[in-house]
Amino acid sequence: MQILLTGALGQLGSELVGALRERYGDRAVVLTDVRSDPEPELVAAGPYHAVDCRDGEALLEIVRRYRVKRIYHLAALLSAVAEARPDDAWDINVNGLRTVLEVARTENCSVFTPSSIGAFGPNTPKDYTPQDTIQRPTTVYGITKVSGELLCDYYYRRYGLDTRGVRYPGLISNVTPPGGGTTDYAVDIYYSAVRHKRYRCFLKGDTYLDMMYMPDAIKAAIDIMEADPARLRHRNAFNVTAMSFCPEEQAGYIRKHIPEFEITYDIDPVRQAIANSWPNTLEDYAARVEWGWEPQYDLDAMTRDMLTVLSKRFAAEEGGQS
Ligand code: NAD
Ligand code: AKB
Repeated sequence: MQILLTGALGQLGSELVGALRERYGDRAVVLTDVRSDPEPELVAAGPYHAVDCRDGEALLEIVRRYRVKRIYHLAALLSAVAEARPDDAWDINVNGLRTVLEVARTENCSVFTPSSIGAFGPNTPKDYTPQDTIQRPTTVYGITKVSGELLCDYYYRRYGLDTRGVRYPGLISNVTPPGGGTTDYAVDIYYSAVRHKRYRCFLKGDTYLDMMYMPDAIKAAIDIMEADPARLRHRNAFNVTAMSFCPEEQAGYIRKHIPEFEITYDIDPVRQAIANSWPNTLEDYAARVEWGWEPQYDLDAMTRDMLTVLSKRFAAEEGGQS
């Protein structure tokens, strides 16, 4: 199976690449991103092309050259960046997706497209948000994500294109920093805890949001694309979650390992308003029943792993400097 990724250098792509290479082989995974300065270690093992996902001709040429049959379309602007650049957000998130779907239709590729908890809005039920419910987001990011969900459904129904996807919560990882979202605090807090034993948070301490550790996010991306299509009733935009917590609670788990850790607050009104409009917790029953979704990491296990990995890395960096 030949696979192409757009947005391959981002938080999700840079780790999904490794898992896909392990499964399908180094040469089977073709990386693309708009950036022309990829990390050398990421592109050493397999092909990389600097391509804008809105450039259909360039994408088509690469898809044909490598005989690609599956596309992971990850290129997008995240919620906070999208609020600052709404025109770009619409163009990249919606027109970029449409371009990818057209290329996939021409070459009969299956397509994975991530949606987000951002596809929900303030009048969506906040607790255990159902799979099928009200979606009236108030952010441009959310509007592009709902449009994307509908576009993928349309290409499946109208053209029989094998489109699939999940609604990710905030993703937490320790390889590539997040790209400008509202849930970024939940990553930054671990880096700051290990380096400085304190963190200044841009969301209020009692703001609950759904989250997921990167190994589970990768597993979801692979498992849904490998799932038996006959079992998929929803196909696109499956709710998936692993945990729900607020900054105060996360800080408590960090204190189990770093007792002197302190959290203070300096609220960013833009990102607080975005977070307030999103659910507290998702219900992911459809994903569990239709393709066997089951996360491995909760807040306790993720915190232990994040702090261990980052402590070792920073200690090695300091050792290397002295
Ligand atoms: P990211 O911002 O870390 O990475 C996005 C990548 O897309 C970047 O490397 C960027 O250079 C690239 N890109 C931007 N514009 C492009 C263009 N025009 N053409 C080609 N590439 C372009 O984002 P991510 O966290 O890796 O997110 C990947 C996908 O997952 C997105 O669709 C995002 O909405 C979704 N998602 C992410 C999260 C999360 O917490 N990270 C949560 C929910 C959904
Ligand atoms: C963001 O905060 O924008 C992303 C997301 C939840 O989609 N992390």
